[in-house]
Amino acid sequence: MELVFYTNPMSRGRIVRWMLEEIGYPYRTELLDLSSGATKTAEYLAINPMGKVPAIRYGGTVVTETAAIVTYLADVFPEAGLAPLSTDLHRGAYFRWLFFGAGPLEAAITNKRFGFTVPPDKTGFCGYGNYQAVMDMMEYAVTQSPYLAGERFSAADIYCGAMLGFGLRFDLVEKRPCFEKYWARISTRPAALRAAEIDDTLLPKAA
Ligand SMILES: N[C@@H](CCC(=O)N[C@@H](CS)C(=O)NCC(=O)O)C(=O)O
Repeated sequence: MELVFYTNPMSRGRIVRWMLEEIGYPYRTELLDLSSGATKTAEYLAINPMGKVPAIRYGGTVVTETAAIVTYLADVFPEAGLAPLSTDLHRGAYFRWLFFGAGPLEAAITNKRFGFTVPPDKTGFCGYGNYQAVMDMMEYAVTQSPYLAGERFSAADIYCGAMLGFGLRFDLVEKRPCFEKYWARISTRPAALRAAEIDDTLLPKAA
């Protein structure tokens, strides 16, 4: 079945590329410029009405949202071993960190990037509390076991790890030794290096 990957090399699509390289199933890349309106054409809006990348189409199934895409791919390609089985007790931690990554971690990093801070008297109303609370929670996550869902690397590490790696690179995540060590451990995987190389090579072809 054909697997099409809609992306831009300067986008969250890099996370999905890493996932695809871990899986090893052949896929076709559709590169979309972010500045020329390529993500806002009627054709692409039929894939993602938000006009954003990444997205994938696997046969007749379209999935958008980076975290949903990696979770979906981990389940559709179980032989890659990137999701604990539903009978595996580690599945709880797996979902916990995937959802924490797509919710609190993503929001805290994005807000930090744009200079938004949660007023101290409003942290109880904010789903992620505040930036500091999210950093502390991620420190807890990466120091409990080698990987977020235990002893085995999973799609949760791809999603949260890529967020941490991006944040470390652009000073949006505190340079705590535990984050640096965790990122060094996962970003040197052959699939991560391959994915980064592919996207870096594509950079000049996409705006
Ligand atoms: N919540 C989405 C966010 C996707 C997103 O914001 N994509 C950006 C690039 S990282 C994009 O396509 N921007 C172009 C635009 O909005 O016009 C996800 O996690 O996949």
